[in-house]
Amino acid sequence: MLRFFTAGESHGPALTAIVEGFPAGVPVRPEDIDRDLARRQEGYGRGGRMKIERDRVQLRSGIRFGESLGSPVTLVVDNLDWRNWTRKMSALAEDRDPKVRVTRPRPGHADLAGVQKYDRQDVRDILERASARETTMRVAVGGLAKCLLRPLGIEVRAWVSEVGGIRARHEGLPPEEIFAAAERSPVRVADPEAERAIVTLVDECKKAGDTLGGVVEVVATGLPPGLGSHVHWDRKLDGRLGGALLSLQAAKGVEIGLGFEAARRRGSQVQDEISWDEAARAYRRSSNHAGGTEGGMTNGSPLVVRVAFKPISTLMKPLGSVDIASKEETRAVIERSDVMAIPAAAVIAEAVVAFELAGFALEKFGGDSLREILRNRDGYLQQVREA
Ligand code: EPS
Repeated sequence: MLRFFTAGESHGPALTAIVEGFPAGVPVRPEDIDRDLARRQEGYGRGGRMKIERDRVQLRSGIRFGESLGSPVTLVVDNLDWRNWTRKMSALAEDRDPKVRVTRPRPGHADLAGVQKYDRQDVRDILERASARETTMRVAVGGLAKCLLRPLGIEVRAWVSEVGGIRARHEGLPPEEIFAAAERSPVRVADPEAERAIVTLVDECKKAGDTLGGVVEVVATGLPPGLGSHVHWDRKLDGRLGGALLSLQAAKGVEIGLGFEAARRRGSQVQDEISWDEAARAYRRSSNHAGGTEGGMTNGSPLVVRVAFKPISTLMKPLGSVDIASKEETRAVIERSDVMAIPAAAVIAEAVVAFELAGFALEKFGGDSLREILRNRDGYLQQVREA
């Protein structure tokens, strides 16, 4: 079983992840992970923090001479901002300063429910871990997962499809082209007209002290049929993908394929008809409304997943709140933040999908080493072709 833990506060010394169950013999270079860490830091609409950080992964265990060993892989990313927070985020009791305390929770953030649940008097005790800074490690872990997906021929790509109600139009383009165009865009959108409108909207919202949400789309190609399973709820691909993606900060919805639109159509307009290509000895589909999954398994078509994120809850023009110390009605705290982070959310969702797919690939093909996994995969693909 492939699994991971993350640890670290937003303004603590560092972020850490430990990945367990990663097989041996997989080529892993820090550059592969750093590329995605850098992509996550980009995007129009980010605040001041991204000018401070230069996220780079340190591989502290589980990798030797550029190859995984099969032992737990420890990934560490330093918080460069830590130098400005050493007293405020100190682990030592003597550094506590009762005057430095956040007491005005932000509507929409983990702040209020968190202080209630964990019996805290300082909202910072909650917000530091609730912060989307944690997604750095989701991307690092996803980058490691991609090192395993690459030799299996599985590619995961994501882009922004919507911000603040402005939709990108790129129907009919292959995923590689949408991705290439989105990678060149400051808002990770493959439609120049939508890109301009989104940039203008971000500027307007920044001026107004407001924030924006949006929708990202993730497409995975090169998937064999049969990752996941119909036999049990916790082995279904859709369920685990949905759970992993909804665990992202500010995520409010996940759609696969047609998603909610499928509920509005008749069956004949939803299901993807099956045909047989004798030359390739492969089944074909007339469409991909299912988004690449049927019965909780991949069906050989590209996996298409969208995630909706609500706007960031830290507003520069704050909403009404209550001071948790005095119980007086007031305005929520103003913390340095972003106007929108949807371009980063695309990179993060891509990483989350990559990690889940790596887990499903390992469940299907087993094996302690890449060589064993590839042998099992080849045998399975041959069996499918010959059936
Ligand atoms: C975040 C608030 C901002 C963002 C942060 C997420 O950080 P700060 O409070 O330091 O200004 O920049 O995002 C990141 C640090 C990151 O790496 O993405 C929040 O409250 O969620």
